[in-house]
Amino acid sequence: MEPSVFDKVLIANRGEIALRIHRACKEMGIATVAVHSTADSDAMHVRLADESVCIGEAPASESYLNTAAILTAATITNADAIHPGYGLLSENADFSEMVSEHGFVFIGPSPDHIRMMGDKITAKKTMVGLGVPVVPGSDGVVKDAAAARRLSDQMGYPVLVKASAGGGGRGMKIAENADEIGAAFAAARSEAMACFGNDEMYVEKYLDRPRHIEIQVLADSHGAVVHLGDRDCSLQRRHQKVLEEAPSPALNADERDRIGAQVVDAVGALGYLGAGTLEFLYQNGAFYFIEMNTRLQVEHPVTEMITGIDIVREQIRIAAGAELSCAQDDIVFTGHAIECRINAESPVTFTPAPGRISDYHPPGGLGVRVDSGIYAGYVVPPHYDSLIAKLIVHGKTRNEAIMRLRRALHEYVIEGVETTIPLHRRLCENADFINGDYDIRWLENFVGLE
Ligand code: MV4
Repeated sequence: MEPSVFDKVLIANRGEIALRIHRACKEMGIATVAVHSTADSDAMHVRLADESVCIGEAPASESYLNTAAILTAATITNADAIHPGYGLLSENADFSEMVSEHGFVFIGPSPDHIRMMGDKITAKKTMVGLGVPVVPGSDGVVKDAAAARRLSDQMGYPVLVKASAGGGGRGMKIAENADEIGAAFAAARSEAMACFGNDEMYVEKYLDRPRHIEIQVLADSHGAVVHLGDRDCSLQRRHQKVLEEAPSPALNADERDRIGAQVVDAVGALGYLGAGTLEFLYQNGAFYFIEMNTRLQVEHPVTEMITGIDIVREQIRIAAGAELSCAQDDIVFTGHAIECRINAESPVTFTPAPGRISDYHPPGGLGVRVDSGIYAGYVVPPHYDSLIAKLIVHGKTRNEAIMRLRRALHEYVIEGVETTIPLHRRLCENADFINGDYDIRWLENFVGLE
């Protein structure tokens, strides 16, 4: 047996991802500490953890975002490291800095890399410098509407005005022509100021029907970098991903190898550490970098299913200074995986539907994985994200994965709260989906036609 890299890890998250991290820790012989709010005392992540600490009231701002409470919990339980999961504090550079200052290992990249990628203008400039293709646009910050107009007239319309602190589509406006650029710039900037307290803006050529394809990377402290292939995350509504798959049905092996190699070179040159994802728009056979995520992502399981690599285990090993467990040549992509995000919300209006789960029967069988913290009798609290389960299927081919997904979705019973399962059932019967013929705007239209 390998010696454990850490004795004890504190998991600064909740729900399915807290459970996911707990599972990786246990398989590595690491003890776990759960933190939880008063609304999550009965949560699975708390029940399964070796120890748990209540860190505050139900609102995330008083518990899962309460850095002092989390650091106190790590201190009193004598944890060695903190895994932030996704969302919450996972891309907060100040938090990761505090974690280190208090003598714990932050399981993630350096604060400098988190900060660099949090600023989209800096991220883009950095990638340009490393030879990664980006969307044509301004060279850095655009000061005012007049400058946006000059550049856009030159570049040609439509253009997209974006906030450097943006993400999730906030602080972003399209201008179809010169008459719209002034208003688009002003609206995007005031939204950016209100949302992020930062009104630095940039401008890009607007791509009208791209796919969203992202590349997963792992980098260790010994200079090794690998990519784990791509994920297609184009099926989203209002910037919330609904279904993800790996590999993307739009790419051939050649395109995959080429973008993968470019990403590996760039990430190596950055001196980046840990798991990361480069997001690209893909249109007419070309990739355009848009953003880099410096966290574990919700959709990481589809990559795990096609590579057999436990991404959370690798994150923990990397943070402890160990070497990556595999070289690029050892990584074999096998078959196809699809993830459905199952949310406690109306499948038609998407309004959150918290409440008590009266009956629960998850699907099983070959090639079926369910990442979830719910159970019969569990009460979905109203305070957090509505994601309650991820159904992940794997098959030898995309078609096998789709047939397996249909089978699993029909087995899945969640009673007492509305869920997005009916939407997924319709989606995987749809001809465009079956043909892999969709882009980032496709789902919006599909749900609009419901
Ligand atoms: C774009 C774009 C088209 N052209 N940039 C949305 C949020 C942010 N992450 C970047 N986004 C986009 N940037 C250019 N130049 C379209 C989007 C976009 C999008 C991107 C990925 C996944 C879903 C999306 C939904 C709407 C718009």
